[in-house]
Amino acid sequence: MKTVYSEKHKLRNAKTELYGGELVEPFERPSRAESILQAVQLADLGPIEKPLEHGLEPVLKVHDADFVDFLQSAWNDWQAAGFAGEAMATNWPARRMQQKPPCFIEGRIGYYALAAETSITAGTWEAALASKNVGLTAASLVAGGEPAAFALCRPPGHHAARDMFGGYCFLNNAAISAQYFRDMGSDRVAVLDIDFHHGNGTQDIFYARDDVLFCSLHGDPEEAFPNFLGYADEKGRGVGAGFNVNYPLAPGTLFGEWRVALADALARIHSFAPEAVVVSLGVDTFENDPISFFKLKTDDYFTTGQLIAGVGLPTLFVMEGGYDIDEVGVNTVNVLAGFEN
Ligand code: Q9C
Ligand code: ZN
Repeated sequence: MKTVYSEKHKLRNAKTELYGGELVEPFERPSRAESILQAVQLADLGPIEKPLEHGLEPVLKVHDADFVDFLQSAWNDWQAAGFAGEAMATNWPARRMQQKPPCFIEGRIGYYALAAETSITAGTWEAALASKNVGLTAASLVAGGEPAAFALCRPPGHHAARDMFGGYCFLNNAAISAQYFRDMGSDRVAVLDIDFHHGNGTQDIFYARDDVLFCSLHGDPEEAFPNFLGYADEKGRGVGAGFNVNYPLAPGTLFGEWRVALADALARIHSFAPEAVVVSLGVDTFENDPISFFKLKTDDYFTTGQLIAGVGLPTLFVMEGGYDIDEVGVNTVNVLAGFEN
């Protein structure tokens, strides 16, 4: 299958992530994408293409305009305020407070942030724009008749909600691409999220809709980020009731248990009969991932790809997380190679 990749991901190169009470080098760093690109080349997966410009229209179908404006100007506003470090949120519209964006950037960033670990820096917005173009370009290949395509997106997207960034995500590449399939004529689209973390942003965007089925396998929010969404009792709202399916799984989950949840999700996707599947592909389920607690092994990713291929639907793979820099490439490409096998 074809891979879509942009060098512009390198523009997202934050120096700080708030982790364990310290400012550390971000886990979500440029070398991740380089490791994945190298593995794509080594495995001879197929041609690597540059993204085409798709503009903001497809973004504004799933994100609020004021949020997009915020992201676009956040770094300039932060610098204009005279702060020395990278832009990060320190306060939020918490319980019993007004849910209203203030004027000053220090408060605005708290309004639009769902977490504090993700700092905004020079180049972040440009990289986020390139990343959604990667997703949309790969989606257009699948909409045009290719059986599958790989969007090597960086920064990732599945934590980004209609009006919130965080969890290393700014624009929700998978949601933007799923909506794009709808607008290109697919009546139903499924999103299968196999990143270790719950895809809270994607769930938020499609929660009240019956045209996009969202299924997510992830670390139990009792134990794992994003902690406040991803429980099994979140099943959708209004006409969307029954079209959101969460599989929270315990610390130490092995492939044997994980694939039972995957099989259930794939069976639901099969009966939904979508015209396209978007896979939010994170490989932070890996046993050696530095921030996660599942125990998948390198070979398991190949099997995962084979199982996903079993539903026999046009499939767009959108890169999400995976933080073991040495193995992130091989694990990712194993899913794609397994799918084609
Ligand atoms: N103790 C993605 O994989 N911090 N985002 C977790 C761990 C946030 C992950 C802290 C993790 C975000 C796309
Ligand atoms: Zn993740």
